[in-house]
Amino acid sequence: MTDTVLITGATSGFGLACARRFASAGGYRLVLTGRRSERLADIAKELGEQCEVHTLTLDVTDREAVVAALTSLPEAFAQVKILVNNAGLALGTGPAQESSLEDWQRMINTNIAGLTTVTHTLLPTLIEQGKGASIINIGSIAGNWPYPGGNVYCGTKAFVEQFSHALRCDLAGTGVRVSNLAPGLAESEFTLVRTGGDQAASDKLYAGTNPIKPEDIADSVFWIASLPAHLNVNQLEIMPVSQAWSPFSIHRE
Ligand code: NDP
Ligand code: 8X3
Repeated sequence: MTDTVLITGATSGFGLACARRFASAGGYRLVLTGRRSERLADIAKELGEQCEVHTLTLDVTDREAVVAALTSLPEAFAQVKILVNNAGLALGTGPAQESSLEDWQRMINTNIAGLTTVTHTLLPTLIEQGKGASIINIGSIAGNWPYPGGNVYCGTKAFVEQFSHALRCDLAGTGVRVSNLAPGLAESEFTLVRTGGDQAASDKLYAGTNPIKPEDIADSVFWIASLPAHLNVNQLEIMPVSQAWSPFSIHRE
């Protein structure tokens, strides 16, 4: 039996690693989405040798486009059983009072509105698949632990966590599982995007940390999706060993 997996943000980082993980496992067909068409074409070429791949150039913030694309998937790819809601981003590292409202809006539109549009659109299909179907939302430690400069990004990932859990309540009895996977420091294009393309800042952040690799997260996603159908991972938080909590900061007059 071949299950269909839909991954948002499959052009880089965790999403791309997940696509490769499912492709190499065998027994899956993939729907891969992202905004960068050229990358999608390259990935389809690479993974097309291992499994059936359908790519969709899609901006998850474009609600009409998402609904139109996901409700008209080619027949062979229409029965999505595993949804990996991965597309997302952080923008900016400065304090809230110095942040751009445009950046805040883009994070909300992508990490919250985009994720909910994709989920809402695919829910009837996932429920139809029933037992063993999975929604795996990529949250973040930022949803659990605040940090300076995290402001709206932390808020969006807190949304992803609570939405995941509340969705589980509503889906009780349908067989559809919902998980919030919350990674910590992981090297991908994430910091490059967050800093507006500052490769030096990205390199500096990860230097000497032995951070999480996208393949580590892909292994976790794959594990969650392939657990026996009676098991649901509600929440999985993963940090590299090099990362830990700090003391509270105390401001003194
Ligand atoms: P990357 O920047 O490497 O990948 C992000 C992916 O999201 C890209 O494929 C990008 O594709 C896609 N994406 C971004 N915006 C949109 C959009 N509007 N529409 C469609 N696709 C979009 O970062 P990561 O792999 O690290 O990030 C993946 C997820 O993991 C995000 O949700 C992030 O918040 C989360 N995360 C990351 C951590 C980290 O430290 N790296 C830790 C915890 C969570 P394209 O540009 O082609 O559209
Ligand atoms: C990304 C992890 O700690 O940079 O979600 O917010 S962190």
